[in-house]
Amino acid sequence: LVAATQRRLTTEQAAVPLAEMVKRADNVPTKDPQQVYDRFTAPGIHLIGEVKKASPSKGLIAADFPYLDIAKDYDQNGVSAISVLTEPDYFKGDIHYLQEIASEVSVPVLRKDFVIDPYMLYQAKAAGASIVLLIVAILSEQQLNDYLKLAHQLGLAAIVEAHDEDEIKTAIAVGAKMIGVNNRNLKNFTVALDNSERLRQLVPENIAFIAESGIHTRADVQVLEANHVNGILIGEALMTAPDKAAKIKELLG
Ligand code: IGP
Repeated sequence: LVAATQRRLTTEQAAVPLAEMVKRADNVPTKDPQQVYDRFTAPGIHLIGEVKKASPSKGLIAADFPYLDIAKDYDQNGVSAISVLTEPDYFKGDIHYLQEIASEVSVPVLRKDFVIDPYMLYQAKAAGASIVLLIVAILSEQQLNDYLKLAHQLGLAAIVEAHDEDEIKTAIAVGAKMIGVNNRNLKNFTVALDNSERLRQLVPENIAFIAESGIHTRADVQVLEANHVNGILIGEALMTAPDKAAKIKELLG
């Protein structure tokens, strides 16, 4: 995945060089990332609905993929943010999906990708994203530090993704204000919801804690609520639900 992202970056930067992307990002008004963080540390559990056509673990999730309608459906039915896959090779994502969606919805939009270069942060801002994902497992501590700072300078909030104790410690050490715990092991794709339950207690209350992946039912959400999780990131269960509004209602109770 990282190698594929590296290759993609080379192509993209040949088409639109960094200096031009920085200019495009500069032309987009800068938001206050603290507003995103406050949204998630507010009382209650907050849903991030994900727009995702395919994944390495599930293959094709949605053959029919009216991404803009799906995003509007989420927006109008109580999500706190919308996650849009922009990774093309494994998730059949596209930065242009995000760009269109960001211009049509009222909630903050998360660029869901494997950020491995500052270029991708400028690109996220230029496309209208409000949040980016920084994955501890694929970045050095120095990169995490630098990218988190740059994201904030650009007015982007960041979800720092961790999946074990050590990665949580790293996320806290670099100053993450929102930590996502992926219940899916990215190496073997197994899902363990108790990952979120176990790791919640390591994260102070002033940092928003987001449980990611493998959340399907109201019962799943209730367990996470009981563990004082601030946010839940749900893709597949929403993408495969014929009635998104009803599914969101069911999940949030
Ligand atoms: C959503 P699910 O199981 O509800 O479809 O998962 C989201 O958590 C998952 O897409 C995800 C992801 C990622 C994808 C979490 N972290 C990192 C790509 C990269």
